[in-house]
Amino acid sequence: MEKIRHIAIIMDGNGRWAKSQNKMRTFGHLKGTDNVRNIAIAANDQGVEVLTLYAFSTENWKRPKDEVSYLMKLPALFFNKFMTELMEKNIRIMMMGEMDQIPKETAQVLIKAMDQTKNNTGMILNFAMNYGSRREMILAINHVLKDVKEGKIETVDEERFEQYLMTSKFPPLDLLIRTSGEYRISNFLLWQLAYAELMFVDLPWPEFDEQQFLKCLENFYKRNRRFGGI
Ligand code: V0D
Repeated sequence: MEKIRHIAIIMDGNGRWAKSQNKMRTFGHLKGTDNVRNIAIAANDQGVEVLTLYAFSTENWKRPKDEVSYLMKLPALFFNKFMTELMEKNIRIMMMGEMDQIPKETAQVLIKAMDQTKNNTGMILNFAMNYGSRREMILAINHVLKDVKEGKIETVDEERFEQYLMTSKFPPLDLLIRTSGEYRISNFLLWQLAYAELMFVDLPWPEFDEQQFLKCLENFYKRNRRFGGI
């Protein structure tokens, strides 16, 4: 039985969850931030190597200005609330996406989080920030063209191409979970999903708890046993 190494999650449904209890969308984002802590700890306890979370997409800039600026405060909030615990759990924080477009104060928090945890050897908690998968591939292609022009390479195969993606340092993606009953990929990890298991859960992200997460892992191992052979 192959161990699950890399899980990605689209944390959907925070705004809808809040609205359903007559609260502001931002209240849902706040609850969602607490849940990032819960699921990260659960994944770390299960021996997951990388947990990649879709925190902010290249499309999220189209949301109302107030909501975007609230979202940009969440990393600092997360940092202040949970950093001590993440250090104790030996969890390392990393980012993927185009950081140069993130507001300066937020970017500083992200850099601080990565820097403080850079020697941690446990699970990598990888936040996709201003990330879009098509954009990632276009950047990769342009990087390939540059290396061709400079005579560093002549051709690319799949393995070589992967080295130009933002996930190049991580194990292959095993499982994608999307919460809140939407059955789309929404420009997340298009290349990396080629052989991943897909799970769509009907609960909004703030209600997706450790127990639900463990059910997904159980489901993953059940599916894989069917093909595992030997
Ligand atoms: C909102 C639900 C944690 C989905 C989760 C700026 C959307 C809560 C972080 C975070 C967000 C990021 C980096 C870091 C520490 C924490 C976060 C954003 C949104 C986008 F180093 N939650 N979270 N970042 N949400």
